[in-house]
Amino acid sequence: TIVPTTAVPTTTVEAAGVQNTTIIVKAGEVYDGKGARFIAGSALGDGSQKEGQKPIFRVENGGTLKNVVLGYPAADGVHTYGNATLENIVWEDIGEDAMTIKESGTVTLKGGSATNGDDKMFQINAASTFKVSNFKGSKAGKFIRQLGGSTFKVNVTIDNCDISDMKEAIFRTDSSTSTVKMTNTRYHNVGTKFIGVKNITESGN
Ligand code: ADA
Ligand code: CA
Ligand code: CA
Ligand code: CA
Repeated sequence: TIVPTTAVPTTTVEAAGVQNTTIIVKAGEVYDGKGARFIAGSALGDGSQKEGQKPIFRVENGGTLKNVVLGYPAADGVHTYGNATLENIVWEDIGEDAMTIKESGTVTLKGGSATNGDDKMFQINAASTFKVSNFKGSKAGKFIRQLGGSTFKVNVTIDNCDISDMKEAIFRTDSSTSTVKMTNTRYHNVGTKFIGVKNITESGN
């Protein structure tokens, strides 16, 4: 049994340890896990490559999720709907994927790390801006993947990150309008850095 590493946050009664329901961070709410670890119960998923698993956290428009650890199994990780801020999130073992942008918005991920994914780390399923900084990503297929076959526009910025051991790419898209700007980032063994991206800006890497 994995128990939370620190005090249980007070936002919900079922707010740490094994989650059999998704924790919802409502519009405008700040959810501070204070370092607690969460894992998925079987009702959410087993963290395999099976599609349709549920997230441990769902962050709604204007919500902030910070200081949480997602342990094994992490099911479908974190889903965002609209603008969302994610701060100091640690994925100890990525599930089907780590985080998915489900609805359009600006998603800002700062600090933390993710590792041990079979395929995608960050999955982008809606037109959006994804800003990731001060983040360490290792051991997955793709650091970022825009939904296969989709042609909406995604603007990705990657700053001050450390990315290593990607089987395929840092960012892969099938959309000719999506862009990436990568700055001050260290990377190693990432396959083909960018696949399908027509508009690439890089400096200080
Ligand atoms: C795959 C799958 C999509 C969706 C996505 C996800 O790309 O084809 O339908 O499930 O994964 O959000 O994980
Ligand atoms: Ca998937
Ligand atoms: Ca994994
Ligand atoms: Ca998924």
